Amino acid sequence: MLSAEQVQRFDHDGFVLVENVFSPEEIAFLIEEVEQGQRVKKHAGNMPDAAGRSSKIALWMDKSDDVFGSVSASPRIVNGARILLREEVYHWHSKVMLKEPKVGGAWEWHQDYGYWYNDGVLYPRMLSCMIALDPATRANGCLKVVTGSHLLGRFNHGRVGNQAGIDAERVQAVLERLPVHYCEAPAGSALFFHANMFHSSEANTSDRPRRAYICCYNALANAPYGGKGHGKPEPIVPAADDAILKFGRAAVAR
Ligand SMILES: O=C(O)CCC(=O)C(=O)O
Repeated sequence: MLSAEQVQRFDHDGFVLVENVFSPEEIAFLIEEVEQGQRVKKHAGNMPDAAGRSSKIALWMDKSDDVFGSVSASPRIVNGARILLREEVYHWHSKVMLKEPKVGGAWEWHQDYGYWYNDGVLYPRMLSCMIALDPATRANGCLKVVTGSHLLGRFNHGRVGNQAGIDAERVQAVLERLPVHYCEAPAGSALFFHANMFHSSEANTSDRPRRAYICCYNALANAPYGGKGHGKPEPIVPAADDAILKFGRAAVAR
């Protein structure tokens, strides 16, 4: 459950970090699945940045019946999304973001709704929850957000190098007016952030990986027109609280 103060912080800043949402044992199972499982391998692609580095993203839209699905459907996350959006939500997509030591690249400034608008979603009643699998630090390229930028509305997104992003002139104008926050976070924490939040991240210059699992949700009453978009607009069946441990132990036993 989020406190009233955390909800207020999300409304005001566009993001809120909640620590200790997942235990070290649960995070160890998730990392095991990232490293050994088939799902990340099957969905992984490279995202090059302007400096020639590259980070990896593995994205899926189905409700996976595995340790990842147990997180995306966990009441710890889904109830947070419901409380922050004040309405019922459905699973949009989930993704593992991998920044390998020294070579993991940057993400340009963007808003997630800048992309999702093109899927026919009419309102930005959407959010993401980034779960830190490794401690996220400035050195390993933690997420960077612009506090309060979720209230600016949607910006047009075009090509910025190899990525889709907000043009440099507008980014500059925003950065002159609003503060940037580096979302350093311990493993097991959950960072909820609004779909209109300006965010980016720098390259991983450290000798440690920065891996994160991001679950994204849309309001059930905000399903895109024309049958487009990600996921299926249907209520989420809550995962049992011990589902991550059960899936994790079963995978290790195989
Ligand atoms: O993993 C990162 O550093 C960036 C993630 C991101 O920008 C996104 O998921 O929209």
